[in-house]
Amino acid sequence: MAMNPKQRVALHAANLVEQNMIVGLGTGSTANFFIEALAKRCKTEKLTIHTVSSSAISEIKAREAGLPVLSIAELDALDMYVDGADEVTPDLTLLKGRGQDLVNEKLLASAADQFFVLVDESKLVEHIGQNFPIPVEVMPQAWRLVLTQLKQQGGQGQLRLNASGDNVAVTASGSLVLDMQFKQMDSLELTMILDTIPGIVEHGIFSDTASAIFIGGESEVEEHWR
Ligand code: ABF
Repeated sequence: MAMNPKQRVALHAANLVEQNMIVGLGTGSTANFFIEALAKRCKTEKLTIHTVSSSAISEIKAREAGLPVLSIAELDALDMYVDGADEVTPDLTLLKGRGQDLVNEKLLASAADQFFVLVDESKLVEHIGQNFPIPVEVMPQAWRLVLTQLKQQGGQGQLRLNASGDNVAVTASGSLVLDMQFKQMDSLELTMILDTIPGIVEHGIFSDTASAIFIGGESEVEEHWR
């Protein structure tokens, strides 16, 4: 059966997993294909691994596929983290977090020995924030004060709503999310601002974390290593 680019890139990453590794599982449609491909490899090649998941939904998918799942709290380290992204720039800066598990995603991405990002060409951008707002996860009581500070820095944005639009979206860690847009600010400058405002739990710009980006195409996978 023909594979789409997301399936192709997911299989490519699954083939890099080795015996006894602890592998972090991302969240989203591309990560789902990775979970599927990894579970299949474990069965057919009798590969023994452990996984850890960035979200409840990926944990359910992994368990259903027969993969053993550890909790993040049990980990001292992990070998590999594999996840999708919303945007990737030429210097391998990422925008992530349109799902609502930003904190775990960044935790696993930065702790893993290797972090592989799986995308198709639609995710390649010149600068962060080109196609999507920047998710900023905030303590519930802090959102107005944080929003004011971000506006003072030239940002515009609002609280993210849940899927039905009748309430605010609440993350797995009980936080709220501000979806922010900033005009003409480079991601390094923005990261410095977002990393220092009290009340911000985490944000969607991932600088210096990706070991490699794998870009799935119609017939091949392109690798870009840091
Ligand atoms: C999550 O999956 C997010 O950080 C990112 O927003 C998204 C990418 O999803 P998909 O692979 O479905 O495009 O990890």
